[in-house]
Amino acid sequence: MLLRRTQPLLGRALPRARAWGPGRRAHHGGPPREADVPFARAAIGSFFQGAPSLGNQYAEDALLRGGLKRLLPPQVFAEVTQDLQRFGARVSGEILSLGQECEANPPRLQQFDGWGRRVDHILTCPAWKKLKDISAEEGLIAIGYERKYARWSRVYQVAKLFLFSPSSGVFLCPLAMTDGATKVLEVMNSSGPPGEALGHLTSRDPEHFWTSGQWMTERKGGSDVAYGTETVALPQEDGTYKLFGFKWFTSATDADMTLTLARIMDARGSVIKGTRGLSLFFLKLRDEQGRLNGLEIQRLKEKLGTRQLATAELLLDGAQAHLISQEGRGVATIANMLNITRIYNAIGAVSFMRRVVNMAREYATQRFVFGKLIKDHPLHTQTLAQMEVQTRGGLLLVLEMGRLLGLEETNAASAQDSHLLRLLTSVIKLYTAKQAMAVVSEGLECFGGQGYMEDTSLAGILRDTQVLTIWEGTTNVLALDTLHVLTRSQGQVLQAFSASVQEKVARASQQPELAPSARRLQDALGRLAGQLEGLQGHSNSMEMAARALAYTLARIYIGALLVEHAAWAEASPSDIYASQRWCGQDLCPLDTAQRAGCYGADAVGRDMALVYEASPALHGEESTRAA
Ligand code: MFK
Repeated sequence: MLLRRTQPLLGRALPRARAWGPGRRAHHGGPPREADVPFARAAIGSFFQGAPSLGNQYAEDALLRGGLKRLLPPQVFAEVTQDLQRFGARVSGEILSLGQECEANPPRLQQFDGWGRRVDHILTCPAWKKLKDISAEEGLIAIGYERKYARWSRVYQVAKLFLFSPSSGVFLCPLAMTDGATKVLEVMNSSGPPGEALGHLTSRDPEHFWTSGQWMTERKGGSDVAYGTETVALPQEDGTYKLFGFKWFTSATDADMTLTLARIMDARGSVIKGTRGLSLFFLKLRDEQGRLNGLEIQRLKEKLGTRQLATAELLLDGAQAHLISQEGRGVATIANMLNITRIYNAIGAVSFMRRVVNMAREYATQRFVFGKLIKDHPLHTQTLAQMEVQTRGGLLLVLEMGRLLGLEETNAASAQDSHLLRLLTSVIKLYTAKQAMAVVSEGLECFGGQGYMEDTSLAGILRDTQVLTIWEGTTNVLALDTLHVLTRSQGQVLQAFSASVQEKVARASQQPELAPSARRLQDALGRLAGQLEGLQGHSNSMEMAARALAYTLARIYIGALLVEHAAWAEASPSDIYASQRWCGQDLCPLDTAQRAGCYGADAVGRDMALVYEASPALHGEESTRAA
């Protein structure tokens, strides 16, 4: 079904039936009969709520258009906006319908053919295949690597992916890994089959286009990759390797190729433990005849959300693979991919926020309760405004990541830009995922009970959002990575962060409406630096503070981006107001928590006692030790 401006997203409003009231007599003149009451089987009531409709998702996003206009050179903006305007209609029509079909027809695993042969086919619906074709046609990966607009190509690509994501039935996930694999192969300047794959990954021809997987997680660990990876690689005489191991989560398992980690076995059958033993490999999933490359699909995962996407357990039983990193540099090499997929995670998070806010704001113009439309209830509109501010902040941050990535990939990044890109990749991933959970959940509430229903498509958005806090690194893993990046650089990364914030708020400091927000940001920067200094040398306290530290970085940086945008000559009053509202919150939760004694010397002990009070797990352990 095609959904256009005039078409409701969640169902149709029916015309009102005849009014029925206590004073009304049945038309036959006698006493009321069952057939005349409005909720009998013959007439199930006269009122049906109109469903929210989706319009052109680019035209309806004032900040996306404004942000691009401010960031891009005029000629680039003119061309890009034309494409996004067209695409904004496609995502709320054809692409949304395909995404919904994927939700209704999840992938299935056919393990055997009718004659008992093991085939391990993942059967996906035609809509899923069509989304792959559309991804190629629209250049969703190609835009980032053709670099038609040089450093601005990534900003354009981010904007287009942002529009695509919430309609795409999580096809953004395979695209994330495809882009990540492209990045790795480009950085490694790979030749042979991996080098040839690059042409497929960046193709605009659906016949030629490939998607990639990323197989990192084994049974022992999703986060601790170095400890968790047991897969071994046996060198072959022709220079390739055979991989043997078991991958516990492999997403988009219907991909054409993948990158995966393994330990190279030496002639004595030994492998090197830890990170230094891991190398990165490229492999194709199937040969020309469609037979799996030394792989068995154990089963498909049963997931809370993202059911449109095949996630499988895989046995690697002699899969032929090509080494693409230096030996022992697998983690550092796949980090290129991780950084891309983490940015995609943030694009997905903000796109879900935008979708739910757009649906909720439209719904508020037609849902009538307590004597008026819900948009005319100030508390409801205030709630929508809070969600809108979060969404705007997230959007500016993902566009900023596109800007920084584009600079890096065209050799135009300063040292400050490079430090920021590395730091903010972890920060944005963890922060926007948490924002999305809060905003999407709030968004569902805006629909009352309908928000909880599967057949309104709203419940699915919440289920699909939950994975964003988990995959590609959980909140705490990323918080520790953030801490690691800051502490390892001996102050340089913090300096880059502070300098960038100062640059962004400089213009606003001169404008009376924005100066108080600029001052609040500068004050938060000062408190952040003070707290970091105070925590130095206290490793437990540092670790406990890592999450609040990452939140602080996110809130300050997003505040600076909103204020910078609000200080732009073409900014709207709402841009100014959004920045003021953002800066009105606690911009330095690190400082707040420290003052509340959360990271003191005795905090670990008190946390343990609180969590494990009367817990058999801990008391069992203590009694075992005592025995
Ligand atoms: C729809 C399907 C849904 C299915 C459900 C989903 C379930 C979840 C699926 C998953 O499991 S997704 C995968 C989740 N796992 C992760 O995202 C990994 C999280 N762990 C990390 O991020 C660790 O920090 C990491 C594995 C990257 C590194 O840990 P290590 O082994 O302690 O290595 P180390 O020493 O930190 O880094 C090794 C090198 O890589 C260093 O370089 P040098 O050797 O030159 O010093 C690091 O600087 C570099 N490196 C690490 N992270 C980097 C990086 N470089 C650049 N950027 C980064 N982000």
